[in-house]
Amino acid sequence: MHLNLLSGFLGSGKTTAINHACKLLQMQGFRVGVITNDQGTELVDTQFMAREGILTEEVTGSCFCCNFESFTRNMNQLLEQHQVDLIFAESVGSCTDLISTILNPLRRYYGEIKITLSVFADAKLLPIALGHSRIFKDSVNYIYKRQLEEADLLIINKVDLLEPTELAVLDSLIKKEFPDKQVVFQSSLQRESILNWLQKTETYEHFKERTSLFIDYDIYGKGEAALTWLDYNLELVSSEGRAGHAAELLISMLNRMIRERNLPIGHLKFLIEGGEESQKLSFTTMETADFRIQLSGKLDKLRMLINARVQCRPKSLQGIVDKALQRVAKQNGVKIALLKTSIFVPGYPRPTHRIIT
Ligand SMILES: Nc1nc2c(ncn2[C@@H]2O[C@H](COP(=O)(O)OP(=O)(O)OP(=O)(O)O)[C@@H](O)[C@H]2O)c(=O)[nH]1
Ligand SMILES: [Mg+2]
Repeated sequence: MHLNLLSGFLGSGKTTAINHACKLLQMQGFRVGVITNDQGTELVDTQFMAREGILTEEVTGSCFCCNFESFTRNMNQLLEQHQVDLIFAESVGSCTDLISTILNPLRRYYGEIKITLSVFADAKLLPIALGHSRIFKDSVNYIYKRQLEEADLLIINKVDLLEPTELAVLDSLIKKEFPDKQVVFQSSLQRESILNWLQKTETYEHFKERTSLFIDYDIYGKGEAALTWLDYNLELVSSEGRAGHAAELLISMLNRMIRERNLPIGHLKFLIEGGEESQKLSFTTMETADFRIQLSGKLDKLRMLINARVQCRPKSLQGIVDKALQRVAKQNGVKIALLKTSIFVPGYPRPTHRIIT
């Protein structure tokens, strides 16, 4: 069994890569499973994976490191009940210190498992995070950088968005910052790129050279606490088949309102479901908010799950989302029923195990 652990900041493309990798592996006859993870409890990523026909377990309400038991329970379940050959585990995008809190404990208690840690970075955000200008606060940036440092494989993702000259500049920056790292330039939207990544994880051999991060948990905690997590599960109902239109309006309005206030978006994710169809829509600070809802026909009813991770205070984000919901309901004559809401700031990271090497 191979555990393919993914880390990297919010929105860097972990779920996209896992989804495409699973499909390629399934076509080759492999049995694959996924463990998703989030501080929240209603996850776009889990529902998206399940809708894509991928065997998915989840650790919710805390990160893998702070709920190691739940992580290993899920891992055992995938191994024993489903006899998977390979597990992809996606850790929360604001989490770091995985060598000490996940890899080392796994080696101690489950010695025989082969594990690789791929850390994803958005090719457009990375030069900003490593440079002098800043989008996120220093404490958030601290987490971002620690994540990169502990990578077995550093995956510079979304390279399809770069011009050749930008790619060349990024290449020399990476060589300077991480001279000893195994770096993979990738577009997770492209089959060849995913196959290349899988091959690199398969042949990785330097397991014994992993060194624990030196990490200041107070700064780490401060960084996590600078981000607000908002999860809304709602239903849009329209007697005139305008639910799809209302969803489109809501998504654009939220994007606009958050960006107008200059609040850095870690990730703003939506899963919309109408009848048998569903679509994941995803926005980060670096991405333009162009999108189209692809559910067919006029819809009377639509379910929407929002996972927003934004650098701001909880009250600000809640205010924006509630205002947008009210406006959409008023302008479109749709009824919006809130099925479940949760808004919080992640707590201080307290890993179950921390084994230093
Ligand atoms: N152009 C381009 N877009 C990508 C690529 N990989 C991912 N994306 C887009 O980036 C956005 C975020 O992707 P996700 O896979 O959801 O990111 P994530 O790392 O799982 O995010 P969290 O779960 O919030 O941490 C989505 O809009 C993806 O379609 C890529 O290689 N190229
Ligand atoms: Mg994800």
